[in-house]
Amino acid sequence: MTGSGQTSATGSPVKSKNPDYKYPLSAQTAKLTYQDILPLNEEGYPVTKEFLQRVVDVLMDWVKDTHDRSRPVLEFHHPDEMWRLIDLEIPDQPVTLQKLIDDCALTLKYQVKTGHPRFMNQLSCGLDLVSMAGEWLTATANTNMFTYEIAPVFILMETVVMKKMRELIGWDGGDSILAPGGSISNLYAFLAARHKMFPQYKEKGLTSIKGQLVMYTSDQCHYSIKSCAAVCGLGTDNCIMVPSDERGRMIPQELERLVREAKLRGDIPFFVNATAGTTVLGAFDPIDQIADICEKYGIWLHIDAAWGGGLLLSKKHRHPKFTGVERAQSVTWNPHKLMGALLQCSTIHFKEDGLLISCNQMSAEYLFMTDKLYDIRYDTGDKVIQCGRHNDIFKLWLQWRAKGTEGFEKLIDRLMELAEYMVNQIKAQSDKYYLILEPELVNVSFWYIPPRLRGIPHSPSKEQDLGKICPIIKGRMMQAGTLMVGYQPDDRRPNFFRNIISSAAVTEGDIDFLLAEIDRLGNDL
Ligand code: ABU
Repeated sequence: MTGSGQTSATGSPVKSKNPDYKYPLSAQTAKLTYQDILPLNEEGYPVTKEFLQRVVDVLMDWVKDTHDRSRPVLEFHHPDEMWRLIDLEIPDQPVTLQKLIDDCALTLKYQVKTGHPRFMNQLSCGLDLVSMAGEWLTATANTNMFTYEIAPVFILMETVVMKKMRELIGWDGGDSILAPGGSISNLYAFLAARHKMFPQYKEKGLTSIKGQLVMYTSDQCHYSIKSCAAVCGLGTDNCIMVPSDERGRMIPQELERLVREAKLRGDIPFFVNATAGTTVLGAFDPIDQIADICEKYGIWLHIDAAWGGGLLLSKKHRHPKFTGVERAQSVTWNPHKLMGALLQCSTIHFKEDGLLISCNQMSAEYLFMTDKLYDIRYDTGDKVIQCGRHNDIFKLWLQWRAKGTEGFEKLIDRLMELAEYMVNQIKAQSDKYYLILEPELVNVSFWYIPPRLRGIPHSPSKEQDLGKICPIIKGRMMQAGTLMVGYQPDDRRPNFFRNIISSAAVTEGDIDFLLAEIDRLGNDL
């Protein structure tokens, strides 16, 4: 069914020139429309089945291509070209079922294959097929997670999985919820912390806080922490960026100095975010030392482990990075990152039970009636500030059943092993590659050194030259479609590559390919 997967002499996948994904429906079904399938046509099950099975054919070919290293990671087109390649207009009249199938195929043809073994561009890479099966079921069940009434099994699954995750954090009890992304999870932590310190804020608002709240996070944190300060009325100036060391870890002595300074000003330090796995360098703030400071000054400790949380599953890698995590009041942990659950799957956990509901409950009478026939504590929707909540639990529950906790531990250990392999390969090719630091996680940061810059001692001016090369190589890799690796500058250095190994599909061979391919793409620069 798929188009030809040819490979050029250089090993680069050849781009197809025609929309070569054809998924013909039978002649009589092809010309039908949505009015001929369920529910508008009550006799329409056979046509409905044929239509949906063809959609599954499209999806299965995508799954196959995603795992085929001779197929490209992407077929890149600039937006003005993409506008011409796909008809995206909304018609006045229904299009045929065949046209809908073709639309599905064409959409995937131009979509980046984020599950391809050579896609190492984001923190979320890979395509866990059991989790994907879960997402298919979730889409088919199409329910909302606000009440037990309409999602009984999914709500119980959420209870079980969240309890398991809290146990892995090291808590007995507590409360958790799935949220739409790590940023919103961090926001929930902020809201609960403020509610704990100023319970009257919910009813009385700003006037209930007699002073300026300040929060702390490292200068390497995820930007969502600063965003909390903007959204929640502190202002970003009151989100204090604590300096980090050369490895990107918060310096606890600096945190304490800044807390003391704020107290002397009469401000109210109330929230510290420690990052467990920073986005760019994968650094871990020293949780235990930060917890000492938080306890000393009565400050809420939140751990943003959206990225690094998966290491909690590994006996080998959990310590010392997560030592002291159980001392935190809240933890963000995104299974859609290191654990490979399908997007999106984000969790926020609290040591204290009852805070979430107390902080966020609005008791909407049309959803959260108190005289229902079942135990209304399972109507978890009233714990959150959103109303509708997507079902993000089933894909994680199914994936965890498939792997068992041991399977997850193996996955995490394997990803760390591959990162170590990449570090060793970079060191072994030190003429061509410069390792920026020894990673704590699966973020491998490096520069490519083209022949003209080899043998020249490393210096700030050489870094500037190396930084200029990164976007050119990235552009070439996207045009070639062979690989995707991210680059960015940080506050200490110009552009550098950040490779992420968070996909179970990656092998040592893919790391070798990556290094050889960057050399092929960049050696004339
Ligand atoms: N939430 C941060 C994700 C950024 C990245 O994938 O690189």
